Amino acid sequence: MKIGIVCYPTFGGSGVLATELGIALSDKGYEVHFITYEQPVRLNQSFHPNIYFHEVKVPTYPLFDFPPYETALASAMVNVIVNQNLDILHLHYAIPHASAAYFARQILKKTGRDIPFITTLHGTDITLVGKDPTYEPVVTFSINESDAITAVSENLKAETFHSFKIEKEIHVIPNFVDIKRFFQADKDHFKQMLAPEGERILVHVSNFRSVKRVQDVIKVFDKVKQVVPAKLLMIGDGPDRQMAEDLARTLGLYNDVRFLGKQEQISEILSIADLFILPSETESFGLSALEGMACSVPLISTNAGGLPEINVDGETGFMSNVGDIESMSRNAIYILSDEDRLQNFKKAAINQARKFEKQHVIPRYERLYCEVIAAYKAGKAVAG
Ligand code: GMT
Repeated sequence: MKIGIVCYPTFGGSGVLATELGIALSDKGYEVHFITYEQPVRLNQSFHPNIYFHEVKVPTYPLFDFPPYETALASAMVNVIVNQNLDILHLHYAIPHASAAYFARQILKKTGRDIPFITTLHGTDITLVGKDPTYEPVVTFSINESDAITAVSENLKAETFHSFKIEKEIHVIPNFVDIKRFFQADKDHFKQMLAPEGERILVHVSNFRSVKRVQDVIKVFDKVKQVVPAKLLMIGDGPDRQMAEDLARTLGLYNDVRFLGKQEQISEILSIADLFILPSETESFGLSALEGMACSVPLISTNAGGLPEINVDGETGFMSNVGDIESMSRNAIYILSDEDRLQNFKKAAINQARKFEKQHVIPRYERLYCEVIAAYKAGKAVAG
């Protein structure tokens, strides 16, 4: 089977998940074609003979204040589908991938060379951006035009039905983790460098958008550090990084907080962490936290969105209401202040991550591809 994958190539969770899926499918012998504007970050790490990358070029022109990416993407989809003889297109994050795919299909129908497409909803394409009236009509239409729709959590499925008039079944296929790559590796030399006095290491990984509430991470750390010797690693970059850096300096924490920026070897960093902090306003799943759990890192999170589907309160970590710094700090101190307790939380975290191992999840996408292709050939919709 030849599968086209369209995603954002950046450090964001939807692009990461799409890339991990492509890699896993190619390892199983499928031919995978990524169609996006840059090489996806996680593809850089090794060569995969079954993976092809098609760069979407968006030429500029003095008339364009906003170069038309969606048009360039739809054209690239047409070309790749025809030249590479793809069987199916899998779109990650609805905007603008689903509408570009709809456009590409209208073009292909004229030539009699049409293929089905699946849209996977990831999060803010539904919960924030997609339901904005600026985008909503196109998002609703293009999701409904998809041959199958998947969402990464039950909560995101419910949110989608709540906010949009969706006329089809939404299949929940949770995100997954490759535990052969994400595990607690022996990186004591790093730990020694970053926490020379044996301090606990807290970590936050995100793209520092306001939805992630990165300032809450700093506030929680400030309280934890007053009780438990600790260091904080802030991984990633984005619009709120400067505010977080300013807050860390104002609170006198600058020597204990390292802003490491975008990092590719996330599993090595997670290997030395004792606690992951994810205080998001909304979070459809929390893939970075699941990767943390696979590296034996317990999770302090909010109870927003799909987080209760991965974080088991009192077992793999704790959940608090959004913005409840007191509760998050108290729970973090509880976990970190006793070595045996910390080890129990670490064990529970990895046990939970195993439930989301890629081998349990990839076959669900494979089955859906087969059903969609068969139904499409027979001219039917896929049953829920
Ligand atoms: O929806 C987004 O904010 C973008 C997306 C991304 O590319 O970072 O993140 C979402 O998709 C991830 C992968 O499925 C989920 O793990 C994240 O929870 C989700 N982010 C939000 O819901 C804020």
